[in-house]
Amino acid sequence: MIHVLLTGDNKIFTGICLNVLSILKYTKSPVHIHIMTIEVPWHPSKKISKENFDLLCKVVKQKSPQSLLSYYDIADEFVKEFADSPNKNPAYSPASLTRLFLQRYINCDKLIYLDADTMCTMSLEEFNKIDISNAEIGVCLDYMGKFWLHRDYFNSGVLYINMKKVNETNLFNEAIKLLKTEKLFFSDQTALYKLSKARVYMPMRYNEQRKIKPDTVIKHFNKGIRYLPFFKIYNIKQWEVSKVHSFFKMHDFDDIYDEYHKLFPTLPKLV
Ligand SMILES: [Mn+2]
Repeated sequence: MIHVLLTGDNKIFTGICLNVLSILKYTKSPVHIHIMTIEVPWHPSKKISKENFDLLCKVVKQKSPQSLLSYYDIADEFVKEFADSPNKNPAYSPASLTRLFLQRYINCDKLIYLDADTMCTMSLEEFNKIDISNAEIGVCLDYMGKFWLHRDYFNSGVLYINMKKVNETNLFNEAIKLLKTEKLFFSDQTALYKLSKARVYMPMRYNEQRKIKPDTVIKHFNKGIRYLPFFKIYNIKQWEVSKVHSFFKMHDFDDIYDEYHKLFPTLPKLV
């Protein structure tokens, strides 16, 4: 069983559905997909509803009967830890911090964390090629952060987590502790960068932040810069289909977009 963690609020649920369809397209062995969500009094975003989660379950069960899904509404625990934190409103939404609670809810040997703005282009079994037995986490460099911040600054949108090791070092709980007192830019990513001691740097194919290559496993739709014909910072997500087509000229996920419309008729249409 391959364990995968996806987190977020209802706004990015479409991204989660697209991501899950991309997992099921390429990964033929059963997966256990863990979904963590929150809704907090100081932020307008809503949690992923149980109804939407059940809808996703139905689709997964139909396509991969052996696979499992779990739902964690961790709002109470989250509020307890972050209500007085200087990081309670991070650059993205508070829901971006929910993954830090993974040690408290998920019990497995190895866990693949994926941002909701990622898509698989190959089987998740490719992660078996990475040896993290002596590391806490497997990571990829951050395409922009490695120039601007530190040479080894990594992107936390894809994490390959050795649960046994992080339960020894308590990495994710220590990150929560740090964020309760110290204001950090890119809060959770920087906390994990500061606190993790044993990291394996994976090839960029596991968190491709630029163009999809033939060996890409995960494509990450994070912020990027284009210099020509003029300087532009872009932040286009996989669910913004017309921009994916016109700006990136990318058609790799067209079959998944069609499938999404068929399987999730009650969810927002992709435009
Ligand atoms: Mn991301």
